[in-house]
Amino acid sequence: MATTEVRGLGHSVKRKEDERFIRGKGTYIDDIALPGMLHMELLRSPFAHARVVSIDTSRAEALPGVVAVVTGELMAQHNLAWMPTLSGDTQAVLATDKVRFQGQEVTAVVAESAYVAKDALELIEVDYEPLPAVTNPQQALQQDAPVIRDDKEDQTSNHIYHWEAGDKEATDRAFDEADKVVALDTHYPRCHPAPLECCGCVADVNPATSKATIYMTSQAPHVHRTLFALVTGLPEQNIRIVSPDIGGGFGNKVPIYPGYVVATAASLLLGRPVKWIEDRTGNLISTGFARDYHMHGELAVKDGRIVGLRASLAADEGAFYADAQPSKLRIGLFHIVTGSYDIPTAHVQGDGAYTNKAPGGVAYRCSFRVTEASYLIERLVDVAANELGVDPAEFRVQNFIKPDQFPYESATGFVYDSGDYEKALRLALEKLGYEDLRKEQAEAREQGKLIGIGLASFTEVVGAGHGKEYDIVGLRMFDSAELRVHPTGKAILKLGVKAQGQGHETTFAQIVAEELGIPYEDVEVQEGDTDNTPYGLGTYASRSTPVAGAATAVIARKLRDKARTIAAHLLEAAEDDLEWERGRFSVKGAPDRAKTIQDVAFAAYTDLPEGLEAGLEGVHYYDPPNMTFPFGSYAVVVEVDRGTGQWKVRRVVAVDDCGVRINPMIVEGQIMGGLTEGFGIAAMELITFDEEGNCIGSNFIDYLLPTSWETPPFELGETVTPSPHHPIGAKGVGESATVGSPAAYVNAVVDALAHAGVRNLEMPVTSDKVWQALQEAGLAE
Ligand code: MCN
Ligand code: CUN
Repeated sequence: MATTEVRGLGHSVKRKEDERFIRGKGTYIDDIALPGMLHMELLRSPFAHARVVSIDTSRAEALPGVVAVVTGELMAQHNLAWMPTLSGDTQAVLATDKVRFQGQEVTAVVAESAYVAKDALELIEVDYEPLPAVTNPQQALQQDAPVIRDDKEDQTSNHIYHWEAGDKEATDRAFDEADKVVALDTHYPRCHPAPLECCGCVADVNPATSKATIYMTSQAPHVHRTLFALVTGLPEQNIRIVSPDIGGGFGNKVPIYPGYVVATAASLLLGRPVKWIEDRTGNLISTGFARDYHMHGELAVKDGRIVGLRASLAADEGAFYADAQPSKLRIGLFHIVTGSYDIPTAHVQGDGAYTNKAPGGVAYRCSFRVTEASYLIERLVDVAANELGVDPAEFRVQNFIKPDQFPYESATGFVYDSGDYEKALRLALEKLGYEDLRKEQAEAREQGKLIGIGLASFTEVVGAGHGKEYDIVGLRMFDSAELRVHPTGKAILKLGVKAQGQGHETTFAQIVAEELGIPYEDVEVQEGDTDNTPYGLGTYASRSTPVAGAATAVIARKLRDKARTIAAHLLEAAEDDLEWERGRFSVKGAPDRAKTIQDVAFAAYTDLPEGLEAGLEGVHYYDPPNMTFPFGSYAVVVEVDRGTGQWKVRRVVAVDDCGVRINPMIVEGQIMGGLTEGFGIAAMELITFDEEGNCIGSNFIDYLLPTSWETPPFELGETVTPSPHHPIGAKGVGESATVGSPAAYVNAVVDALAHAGVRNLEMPVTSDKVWQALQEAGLAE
């Protein structure tokens, strides 16, 4: 039967895109070479905070092969020294007055080769007058702190915003009536997505046509085009952003960076294409950092039930507030901090501060700060269970939102679409052999060995919009799909999102296969070229499947409706008399009288019923009615060495529920990648700064990423609770494991030491911190 070859939902077909990737035939930014192309390199500030007294570029300009040196002053002449950020702040493109973080872009050299450009950077003489640096929000908000953003007229301190959610009075009352209150202070450290490919662009402004074609590492090409139009004043139809193959993004490629803007300006001024490829250090110190949240959380417990939650946070936003958040939600979606638990009252507040550190992005598999929220609640729940002397698994089950409570409205106003948290946790515990492990842990303790078991039952909120509430710089967060079925029954699907490794070319073809019965191989998926795809907000916040995936299903269904009209004409039957079986219309009661979708596609161009518009194609813009709420339960088992503080992961069990899975293999790949990143964040990844604001973590010797050697094996499980409002019942999954797993790893290490009173360890949980805790708890060997 034709239906088995269609490979719609639920088939683990191999990724189409991998054919070119594993043969080395991908086209990444650095593969693009245009005739007459020049190369650009950026000079970055060595100081975290300093006044720029003067810049002498004469020696650099004299170097043979140098075509131009671009300063902030030159950019200012074209009104391009500053640009807007995705959160409505301004950011320096090239420094004019001050430098505000180490690594900030100061001057650019454009030359015949990248080597000459790099050599010329050393010939530029910048006279800096160093200023005191501010490296955390506590310092930044002190009365006498130096004002970092003195470029902004109304800015008299380093405070950016204050934001609150929930009901303070009701929460205070719940705390007054509680029989136990627990608290946790913790810092989610600054870390970095560090994709394989750094950022870059090739800007090609054609002096004859004024058409600007910008090939760039962009997770959101349409948004970037609109912002380019607004910043440069070029007409939007003359700007074409092409985002080719992308070597990983993880959020790093959402913001607009100065390099893109300077390269485009240089191409405009010089009339030649200009390529800028960021090096690793540039990437690590200046682009899209993540987290850096100082959090305080409290739970009020009464009779074993959590009755209230308080959270406050101080966000280190860096020197420019660039953290892409929906404009109405200044701390992102952090207020989902009540997590998987039925907590009747909550109050959340947060403050953002400028510091002399690189600005943020919507970076590192995070869905607008859900990562920090998930970490805080999953750590807090463990602290509470410990203080109460109850099992952390049972404490979770007692407090979970129950299946019959969905749709569930949280105390901070989210309406969760669907969930069955206990089922996922029970499955994880069963796979783990939880009871036996607890016994083994107790016995091991007797023998002086430390084993820890850590759990995390996260709930995420992904898939922005709906557009009424969610936007980026005012652009409402919908997404789009355009589907064209050709006469021979083969199709092209064009999307407003843009993959960076998530396998869209395969999974979105599978959605069309499911809905129209066209084999997935016959559906080509195109993304990333603004001239050739419908407008969309891009790929981040695990929104592609919830939004563009829904748009794809809806447009395929619309075409199926038209196909039915054509089939009825071909079969000389009434539409209502036709039966649809994937890929085929047949007459009820006469299954042999049938037309395949391919027959119908041909007829759409050759043999139409009277008065029907020709063709089988259309576009749909989908504005989701709600976000999707994927969830899961992760369990980690560790062994801690009492002599060194080293900890080893023995097992990781991960049960995920992302609703209906389109391609189970791709979903598992997403989860394994996320579990690896979660492990890296929990165990080793850290970008830190010394008192002068020097960035420590500017290379892969200082900034550690887990390799296959350190990465533990993963055991995966699944439950399926469809999203009731998504056309195919799918929820997003791209970030789940990075969001959910850090707390499980940390809970495991803390659990190994908890019997001696240890309640917290800060990420990254390095052996020296564990060793210190062992010493203090009297557990060291
Ligand atoms: N999928 C599925 N069934 C579901 C849900 C998803 O088969 N129920 C499939 C999707 O169709 C898609 C993939 O899984 O092929 C991820 O889908 P989704 O959850 O919709 O997430 P996005 O496609 O929007 O990807 C964004 C997400 C984010 S925000 C980051 S950050 C991240 C991540 O994806 N960056 C990645 N995963 C990454 N994976 C790779 N290889 N590289 C990155 O840069
Ligand atoms: Cu927050 S990283 Mo992903 O949303 O591109």
